[in-house]
Amino acid sequence: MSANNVKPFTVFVEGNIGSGKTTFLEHFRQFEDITLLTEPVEMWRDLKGCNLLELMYKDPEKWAMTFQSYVSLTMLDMHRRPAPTPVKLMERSLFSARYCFVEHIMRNNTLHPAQFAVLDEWFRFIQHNIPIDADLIVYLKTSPSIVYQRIKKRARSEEQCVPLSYIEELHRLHEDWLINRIHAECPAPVLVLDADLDLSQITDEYKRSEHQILRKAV
Ligand code: DCP
Repeated sequence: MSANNVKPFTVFVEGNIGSGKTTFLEHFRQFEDITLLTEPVEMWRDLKGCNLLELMYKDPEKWAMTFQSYVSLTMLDMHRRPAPTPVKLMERSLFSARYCFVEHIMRNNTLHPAQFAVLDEWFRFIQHNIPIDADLIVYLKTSPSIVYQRIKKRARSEEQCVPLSYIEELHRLHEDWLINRIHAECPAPVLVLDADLDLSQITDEYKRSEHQILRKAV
């Protein structure tokens, strides 16, 4: 809750791996009255000394279920975390976890149908029983070939084995969820930004979203 007990205007920042979600959140650090919640990747890399992200990429059939169930817990924690400001900006959400990542590993049979059913039941239970506020989704839209190059360049050790085909499939799932509105519920209006632009041009593109995000803060 914000200081005057009014719910914060809640924004999810979504987009493919390497689309610049963290950079987008950093752009908003200059403004007062915004709570920024970056994705808990570091928690996924170190849960009591275990690197779940690495385990998941090395042996998805064995670890994807465990990894996605921990992602759900950490995302739910972010959704439920109170914001003492009029605006709350979050990197990703329970929705992209379910509609993009879990959807992908269900479709390519990495998950056993029973494992998928358990993750899906958790998601439905949370949706029906725990309020998840969502007022706007900023979709950082990219081309798979561009984010693939960025992922290679940033060289996060766990992601070295990621093939272009995986990035293409995640792109399609984001598009089906946020643009084509196929199969999945979209919990808020979507603002689409061109996140293919390189760092020298992207600030102007990010600025296009300031009005919609900050108007609730003034
Ligand atoms: N991941 C996953 N399942 C999820 C969420 C993320 O397998 N439900 C993986 C994909 C990436 C890593 O976690 O290897 C982080 O992915 P994100 O796209 O969420 O974060 P990035 O750091 O890539 O974002 P950006 O580069 O846009 O800032």
